[in-house]
Amino acid sequence: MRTLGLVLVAALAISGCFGVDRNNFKTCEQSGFCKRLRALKPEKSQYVLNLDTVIVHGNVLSAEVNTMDYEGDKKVVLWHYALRLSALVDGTFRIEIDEADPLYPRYRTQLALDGEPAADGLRLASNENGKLTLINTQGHKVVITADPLKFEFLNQKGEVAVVVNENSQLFVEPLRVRKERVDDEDGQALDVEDESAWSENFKTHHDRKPRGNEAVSVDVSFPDADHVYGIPQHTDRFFLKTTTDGEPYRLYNLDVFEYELDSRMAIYGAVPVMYAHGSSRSAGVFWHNSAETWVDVVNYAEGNVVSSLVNLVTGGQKRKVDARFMSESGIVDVFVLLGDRPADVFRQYTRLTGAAPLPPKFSLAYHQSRWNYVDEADVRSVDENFDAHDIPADVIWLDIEYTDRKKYFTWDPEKFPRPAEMVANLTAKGRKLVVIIDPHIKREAGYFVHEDAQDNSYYVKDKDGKDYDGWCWPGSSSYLDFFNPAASKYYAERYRFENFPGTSKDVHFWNDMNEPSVFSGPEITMPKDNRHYAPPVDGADGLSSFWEHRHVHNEYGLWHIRATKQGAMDRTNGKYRAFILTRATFAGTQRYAAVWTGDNMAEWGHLAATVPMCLSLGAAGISHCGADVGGFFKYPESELMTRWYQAGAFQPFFRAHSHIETKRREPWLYEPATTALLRDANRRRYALIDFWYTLFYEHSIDGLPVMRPLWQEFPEERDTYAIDDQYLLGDKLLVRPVTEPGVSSVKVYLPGKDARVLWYDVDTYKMIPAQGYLNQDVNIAKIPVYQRGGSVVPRKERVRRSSALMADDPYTLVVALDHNNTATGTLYIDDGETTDYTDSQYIYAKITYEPSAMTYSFDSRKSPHNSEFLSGFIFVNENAHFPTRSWLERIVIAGIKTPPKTAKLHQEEKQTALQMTLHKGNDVLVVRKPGASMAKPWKITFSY
Ligand code: NBV
Repeated sequence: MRTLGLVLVAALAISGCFGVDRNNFKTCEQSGFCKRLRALKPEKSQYVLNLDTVIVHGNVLSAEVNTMDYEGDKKVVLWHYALRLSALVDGTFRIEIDEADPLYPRYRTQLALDGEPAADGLRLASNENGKLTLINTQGHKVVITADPLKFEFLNQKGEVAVVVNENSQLFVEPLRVRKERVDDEDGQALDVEDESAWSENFKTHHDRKPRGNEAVSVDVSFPDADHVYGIPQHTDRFFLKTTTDGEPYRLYNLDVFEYELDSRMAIYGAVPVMYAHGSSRSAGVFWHNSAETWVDVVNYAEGNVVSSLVNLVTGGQKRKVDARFMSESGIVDVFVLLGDRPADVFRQYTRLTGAAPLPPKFSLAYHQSRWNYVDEADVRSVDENFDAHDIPADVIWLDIEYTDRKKYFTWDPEKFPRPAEMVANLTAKGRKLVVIIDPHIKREAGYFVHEDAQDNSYYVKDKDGKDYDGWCWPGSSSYLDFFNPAASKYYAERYRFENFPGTSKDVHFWNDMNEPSVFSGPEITMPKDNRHYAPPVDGADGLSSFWEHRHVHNEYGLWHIRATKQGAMDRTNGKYRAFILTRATFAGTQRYAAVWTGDNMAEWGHLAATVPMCLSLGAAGISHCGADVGGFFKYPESELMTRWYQAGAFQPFFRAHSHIETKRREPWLYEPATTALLRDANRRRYALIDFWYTLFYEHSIDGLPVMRPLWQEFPEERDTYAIDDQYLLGDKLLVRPVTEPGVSSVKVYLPGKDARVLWYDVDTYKMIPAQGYLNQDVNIAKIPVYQRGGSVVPRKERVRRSSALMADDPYTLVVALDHNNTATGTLYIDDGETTDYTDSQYIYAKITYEPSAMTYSFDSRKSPHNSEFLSGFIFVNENAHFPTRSWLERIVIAGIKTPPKTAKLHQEEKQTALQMTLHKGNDVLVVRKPGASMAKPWKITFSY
């Protein structure tokens, strides 16, 4: 195995040609359960609800469901299942179907939900003709047909929004005991077991399936939907395509070397939430399952789905999308999100899995990374070069080479002998350091993590119960079993300052390779028959005393980052916010970490793919998303690098990163004209840093994506549904990055024609009424960004070395008027790094503009906060305050028709007359130096 590992690593290192080796990864046909389930196409579901067993208590309906078969005319029960249907707050329902009496407990995903979902009321409204009708307190209905079992979910308007098991693909494969071989007198087997139910092979890997087959599946239909979206992570378009012509979308966290574009192959992350959208409504489902999952999609409106029954019946134009989720193990556990506006479904999902807590502000600024900055002198020189070239930057990153031979929580003694000094040098300029910590542990005698883990049985075990020994960067490696609370606690403690000398509160963490990546394992990951910790239960033994890796695979990285986050918070007793970046993702990742899209390439297609990939992750709750700016593999020439910085500057996580074997490409290494463009992109990011910070604050409260598809804000506008080369930041800025080479103009879609929405080019303040597509001229310096009429966006225009040094800088407020000459906006301010904001140390201001007055007032909403590390806080904004020294330097009002004659500032007792200048042509009025303190409310009155 060691030799194999070495060969693989060598192959990775010297590989000259680019492209994924598909042979390393399974197709559906090669995945036992996917093949088996996909072949099942029952005409009628065998699942039947036993009406005599129905109990409705609190928010839950429970009943027995049986699979039935016919022996002649006689119905016989094949298997017993337990159904629970629960009504949850905010228009969400949950269906759970487990075996009534399983041989062993079936795995239930543990960490995706942000606590127990809050219950709604549920009432049985009728029970007649084999149908039950249930209603929640908000008037959403569920109609359950007993035979065959089917669930129809109706919105408040009484329209069917979601149907479960319409296509009879509900399936729970019962656990069973392997049959003893019984031979006849001649030694011939009488009853032969299907071997594939008890083991399967992939390449040289053998998977022993001690529990046998245990797959689950369910089908979900979305009537009237134009498209479905979600189930990241894939490199495909944002909207999902019909899969009947090929592979289903696969969800299995994998380290896919040189991943390809436009693919349904699994890559690093797996978030099993899907949204449907059409002009009548949005709806969604969250398939709560952490095992390997495949998802089929049939979009009946897509040209190639000609043979569908629906099309035959309706003449072809019926809109509807069907999906089917198939997982290797677990139970059927599906949340139905009834919307019915896009923002409702997105919120319903984050209400279940949590919103990202407010990140430290520096994490929204620019990050400079490379595999690797080789030593302390290199770090110093990179840091100094940012200043020498007047380019703002907040963070320098260290990849695996900083460690003492890939032993995490240590430093290479030669290259990084004085880490504390290095960090202090960065923090003097308000900069931070991020270091990588991977989950594999070097199996080396004397390495404290290894010895402790071995002694205390903290490692994941192999199929025979021994510490699993795989191959990764350090060579022979084992993997901590974060499912074991003692192992997670131990790991969290490694992040304490005293356990990781050289670190301080300004050092943050990057958790890579946590799919987990195992060079010697099947599909470059952990064998599925490896064993994880299960909490001890009285009398549990054998198969009941551990979980197999197959049950928990997609959740492994989540447990890893949870332990990291815990440790990174605990090291300051929760005083300072911690920043974590993860590569593996699952439902709930947003509670702990930001995400990047892994090892992309310096190619135009990869630049374009960053938008749909982050849109999809954002819709799946993970707003803090970005891609390696410049591309990880290969070298970006000037134009690509420029366009990538320009795109990255408007994506939530903005980090340049590159492969160890690529040519160095820090911004100043290009010719001066390109360096100037990269500098300009960074400065644009910094000018909007408080806008980003406000967006992330609002996300932490409302759970909505920061980077939004156009249809979230314009749900009726059908032309927006397939657009995934542009997006909105909050509801205020529309961004259409240039991702094509050599273009002098790009097509931009400006939505909102019916609502008479106005857009303003942020560079010229030129007003453009919404009109659908337009051609935007783009020279190499142009980043097409538009501010929505009716909005106010805060900016800070002074150039500093880092965001921390901008804390006290004055604000410019850019007011873009709508056709009523009004606008509103928000601004969030706090210290940027501590958790004092949970103790009312912040400002959340509402800014409104009307022709008669502009006001800056402190909103007095109460906002419940539900992050795991900040739980229990209720934000009462009335008492909130923050003594910012920032002041108001300028107001720019775009789209002004009748300019006021005078402007007067009112703050506390003082009144001050203000100067204004009108820039004719673009109809821009600038109110100069109002000088108001941003720590207190103010008002500016205008007279005409
Ligand atoms: O730690 C090295 C790299 C890292 O730079 C990259 O960002 C990760 O996605 N890591 C993967 C391991 C190996 C890459 C070939």
